[in-house]
Amino acid sequence: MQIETITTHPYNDQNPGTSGLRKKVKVFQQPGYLENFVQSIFDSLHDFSGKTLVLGGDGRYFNRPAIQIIIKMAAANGFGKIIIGQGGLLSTPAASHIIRKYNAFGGLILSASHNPGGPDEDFGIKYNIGNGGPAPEKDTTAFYLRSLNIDSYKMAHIEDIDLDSIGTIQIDDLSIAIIDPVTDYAELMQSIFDFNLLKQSIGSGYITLLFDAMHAITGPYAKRILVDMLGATSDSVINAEPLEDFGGHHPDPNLAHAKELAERMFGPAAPVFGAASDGDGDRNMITGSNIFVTPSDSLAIMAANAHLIPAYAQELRGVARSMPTSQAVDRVAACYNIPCYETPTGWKFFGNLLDAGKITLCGEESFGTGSDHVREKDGLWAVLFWLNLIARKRQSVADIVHEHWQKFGRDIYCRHDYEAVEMDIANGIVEHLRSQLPALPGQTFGEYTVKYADEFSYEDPIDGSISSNQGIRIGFENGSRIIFRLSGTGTVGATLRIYLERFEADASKHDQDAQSALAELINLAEQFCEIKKRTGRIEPDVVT
Ligand code: G16
Repeated sequence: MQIETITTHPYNDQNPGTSGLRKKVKVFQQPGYLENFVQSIFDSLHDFSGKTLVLGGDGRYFNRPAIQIIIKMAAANGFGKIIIGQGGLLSTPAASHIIRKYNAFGGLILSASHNPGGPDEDFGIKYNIGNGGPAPEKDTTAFYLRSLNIDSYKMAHIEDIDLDSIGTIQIDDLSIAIIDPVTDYAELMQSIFDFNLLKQSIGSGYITLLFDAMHAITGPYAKRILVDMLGATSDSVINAEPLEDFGGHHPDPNLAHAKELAERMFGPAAPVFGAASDGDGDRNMITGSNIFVTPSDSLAIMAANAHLIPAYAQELRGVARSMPTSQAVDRVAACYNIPCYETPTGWKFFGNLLDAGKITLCGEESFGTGSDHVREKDGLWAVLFWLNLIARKRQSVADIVHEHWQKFGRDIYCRHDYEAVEMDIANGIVEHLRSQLPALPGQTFGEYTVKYADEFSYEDPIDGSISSNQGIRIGFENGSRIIFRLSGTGTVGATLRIYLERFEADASKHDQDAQSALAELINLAEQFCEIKKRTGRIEPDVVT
């Protein structure tokens, strides 16, 4: 195999965010841009000669050419085997599972998740380590530092690989395996959930369902598992064909973007259960007939009912949530007397806790839930968890949620996003917030007295690493919170996220609309951060 060393010049913007490097496709298409980042990753890793790399993506525009480039670079850098999903497709949780199952050294996942796709939209790449999880911060920092002074990358002279034919190709010492992207993952799901019960419940018509794959990666997975294996009707999976531009939509599973699903779930004759996943299949949105379940509530409900799921029946070791996620799961953990960890935003922070066996379930407000079965959040896993719960409890989604609130109280919650804010304005807002923190504790605003006001910093209980500046928290005496963070996944300007949360113990008030129930906190948030005043905007771009 002939290997060429190609001279390059560094780019200064390859600092990975919350989940890998995400940029516009046009940025990735600059000469050497993708190559620099991949070489920076390989240069920062050690002892992978002859080992296995897993490679696949969510099928968005630029997925295939990027895979061909990465194959040549992985070959030139000495990997012994590359496992690739057929068509270059692998959902993020499936990639995580395949890395673990086949003892791979690591994997490269090509996705910008819920961001739109197409020639003028977004692309992304992230490296996952041998435990199947996103590279921790010490690694992503090393990739970035390397990218700042890289001067060459290596490419092997091999023909483009046929990504569509399953089988193994041998080129000198390198073997390239094109595998079915779904089979291993489907088997894993079968080992976690009660597929017989699910088949009965779906087959008998007790559970009717609608799953929106949003023209993204989960289409083939949902068809195989929900339709072929569990017997759901074929029209139960909509937008099932992965498209390079996701049909021109945002593959973002929320009520605004999963429009068709939302209309049917809140319309007449709604199915019992409805769900959607995102571009790369790791997020989930859960709905029932006429009810939307917030991701924070979903995590808490899963934790409270985990004993009903075969894989978790024996033991729930502990739970974890990202800091901005509501405290609903904390109440379950306290009731069950199990540990509850609070981590910064980003799935990578759960990895050490999962590896150390400290937690079984974890989740985030950003439509992510998962368990120790892989090291990524997992959209279809969450769907199957809920289906299994409905089948076991013989209750509707609404009844399950209300019963949970009655027992634990309701953490009324919402998030307001202001997108594509000018960087200077966003930084000004953060500075303004910071400057107020020391004086806030003890001050009273209406029914809210500030208990603490700080910037979240996390010390990893396993490796002792410290991650600072992970969001501004203003907590009140009554347990309510307002949190401000700049997103680490956007590609245009800055996105300010405002997370609002208030606890309601009184069951007669559980059916309130979140925006009205949180109105006073929403006003307070504006008073603190002045986003409307400073940008002239009148409302958030997205409310979830
Ligand atoms: C990624 C991360 C999540 C995070 C989310 C939002 O999800 O994996 O841990 O919660 O981004 O991050 P931010 O608030 O910084 O935009 P995904 O699904 O986009 O990979």
